[in-house]
Order: sequence, then structure tokens, then C-alpha cells
Amino acid sequence: RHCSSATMGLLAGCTLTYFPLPGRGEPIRLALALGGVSYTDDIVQFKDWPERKPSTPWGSMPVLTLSDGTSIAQARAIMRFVGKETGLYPTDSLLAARCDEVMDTLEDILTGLMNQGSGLPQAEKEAKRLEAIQSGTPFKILTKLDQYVAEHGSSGFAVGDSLTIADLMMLCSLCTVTSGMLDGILPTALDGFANIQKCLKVVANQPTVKETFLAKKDTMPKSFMAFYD
Ligand SMILES: N[C@@H](CCC(=O)N[C@@H](CS)C(=O)NCC(=O)O)C(=O)O
Repeated sequence: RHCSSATMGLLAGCTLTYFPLPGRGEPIRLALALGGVSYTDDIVQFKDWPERKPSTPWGSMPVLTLSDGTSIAQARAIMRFVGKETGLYPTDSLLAARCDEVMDTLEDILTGLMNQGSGLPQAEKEAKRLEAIQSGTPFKILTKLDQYVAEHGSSGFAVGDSLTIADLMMLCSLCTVTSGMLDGILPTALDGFANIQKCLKVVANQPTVKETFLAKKDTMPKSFMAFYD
């Protein structure tokens, strides 16, 4: 991994702006930590977001701001940018496309579940979400993702034989699914996906990932801590 390029290059002194949540920001925080980048973790409290929103590129977070003031938004665009700078995004075009496939699939799963039952009364929303994760489209996509990582990754990594940004997003998106933040989805919802579980365990136990999570164990959802004693 080319940590020196990250420390000396474009990412030096950057700022990551996001909510006080793992969500879409945590995989970027992990990639920066793994790249040895010292960055400012700009945490926007929910009450302050309406004021900050209009000044962001797309009215959403995460946003990465470089030391010269350049802003980049859209979580997966930031992931690829940081991944290229830190050696966590494959230089091989096909492997890079495999990472993109996994990340786009994770986004489909997450938004698919979040949109499920939106606008319905609480009990109906929860029933819709439960059905989605047990037999609906998100379940079908998860079943395919479980096969995909077995086919395209090895040693527990989602793609290829080493850690990539796809692994970091696997861990953070899927622990968000089981975090309790999505009403109606149980902490055990993903237990049946053996290849996915293996990947989550391997990624969570990368030393820098473990150290990052344990440092904030009091505020991280339980699902992110399930890999440690
Ligand atoms: N496609 C965008 C979605 C970003 C997004 O929806 N971010 C949420 C937080 S995870 C947000 O900013 N919500 C507040 C809002 O939309 O006002 C991305 O991947 O970055």
C-alpha cells in the first residue's frame, strides 16, 4: 500500500464532513485511517445540518474537502478518490469494476430497505421492511452478493485477495442494516449469509479498522462491535 502518496499528496490535511453516525461516512473515515492520512473529522450535528446543507455540492453528506478548498461529494465518488490515493482501489480496471459493482449493490440494498414502507404507519413500515429482508428484492440481492464475494474474492475479501474500498463499504453498509437504525430489521437479519459474514469478520479485524471502531465503542451501534470480545 502506498501510504506515503496519501500523506504527501492530495489528501494531506483534508476534511471529511458527515453526521455523527457511521452510515455513508465511516467507510471513508476507515480508508483515510488505513492510508495513514491525518484529516479533520468534521462532525455535523443534526440540528446544524439545515444551515450547512445549501453550501454542500449536492445538498447531502458526506463531503470531502481538500486542503486547497476543493470539495468532492457523493460517497462512492469520494471512496474511489480516497481509494486511488491510498492504494485501496485496484489499479486493474476489471478488479476496480468489481469493487464498483459491490459498492453500487450495497447502495441498492441500503436505499431499497430505507425506502421500503416510507410514508406508511410505523407497524406497516416495519412489516414491509421485514418482508423485504426475508424474501423481497433486498433479500434476493443479498443472496446474489453472498455468491458474488465467494466467486470474486478470496481470504474473506469481497474482491480479489486484499483489502479494498469495497470491503470497507461492505462492513459499514451491512452493519448499518443490522444496527437497529432501520426500524423493523432485526440484528440477526444477515446471519444466514455465510460468505458475507466471513467478509465482515475479516474486515472488522484488520488492525486499523478494529482500533478505529474500538476507540469509539461507546457511540458506535452494537452491530459494529459484534466482531470483538
Ligand atoms: N447519493 C448520495 C446520498 C447521500 C445522502 O443521502 N446522505 C444523507 C446522509 S447518509 C444525507 O445527507 N441526508 C441529509 C439530507 O439529505 O438532507 C451519496 O452516496 O453520498
